[in-house]
Amino acid sequence: MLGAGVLLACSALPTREAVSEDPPGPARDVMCEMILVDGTRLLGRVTLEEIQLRTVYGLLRVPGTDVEELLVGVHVSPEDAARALEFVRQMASDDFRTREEAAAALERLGRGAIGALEGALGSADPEVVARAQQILGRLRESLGEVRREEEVYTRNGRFRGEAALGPIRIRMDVGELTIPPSKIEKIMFDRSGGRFVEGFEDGLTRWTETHNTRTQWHVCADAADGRQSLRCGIPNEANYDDGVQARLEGPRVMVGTHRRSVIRFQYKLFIEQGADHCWVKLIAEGGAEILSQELSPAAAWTQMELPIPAGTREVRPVFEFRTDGSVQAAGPYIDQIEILDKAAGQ
Ligand SMILES: [Ca+2]
Ligand SMILES: [Ca+2]
Repeated sequence: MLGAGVLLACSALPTREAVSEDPPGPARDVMCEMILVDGTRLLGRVTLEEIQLRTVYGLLRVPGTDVEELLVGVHVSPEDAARALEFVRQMASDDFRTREEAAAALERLGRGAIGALEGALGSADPEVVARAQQILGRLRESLGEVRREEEVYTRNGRFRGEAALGPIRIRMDVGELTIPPSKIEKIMFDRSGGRFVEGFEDGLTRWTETHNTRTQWHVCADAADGRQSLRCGIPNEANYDDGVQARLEGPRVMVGTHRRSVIRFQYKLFIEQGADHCWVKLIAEGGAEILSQELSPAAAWTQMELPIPAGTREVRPVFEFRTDGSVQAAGPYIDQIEILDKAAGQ
């Protein structure tokens, strides 16, 4: 093994070359949602290479595996750039009709014409400058604020700069497409690996809780896993109120239409059976309730696993507790919620 010594000597260095020569493996092949500038949404898998981001502080090399969200700035294809420059040149034509047609063509080019139009503002021909100003004004109105640079979100923060992006291939259930960056608005990557876990060890930071009495969803020390779980009741008292309506809504979890996903959790339930009720629900994108299951009383920690309806793209887990006007108990306890892909063998 001639190269072994060299390899060892270099192993502490972040050698970008060695990383980029790796064949795309399953670890880098990530589920994502790609939103195009025309509003099209594509759900599939993308292998994102390192992003070299030219920031005001210098070149930043962001590993593709770290990217959680990529907002693509204005990218113009070489053909559109050449056409835009030609139309700008034609705006200085002696022929009025040519000037009119060139201006209309630039407006139709939209985002792709912005760079050439900004260049035209420096023209010596006052009519060219006036037309360019008009078109830019109309484009800003119709396109809103156009992002000039890339924005990259990772768990280490948000970075802004210009990236030299190539076409990005997305593999979907129905086939694959290679999309040029000029057509991409943003890509959101699912870095959970299709797995969501909540054991309430850090409290309710990712959840939204609403209640109408003293009874509320809160973290308690009686845990199925770790040190803490979630309970709905009066904090520090062993019962709940009458007329409770308490709801806890979790964060958005991407599940992917191609997956065989389930939600699974541990629970205990002390209630007046038939009069007080606790449900687990799943809310899909847009607010539709796609699953609602009532929990049965359980004196010891019990696992429940429910399939997530096929074709679902994203879900929010919800727990709801409602009580009538008599008989109280300790209420529901929930711990170790998981949303995972059974097809991935988890
Ligand atoms: Ca726990
Ligand atoms: Ca009751």
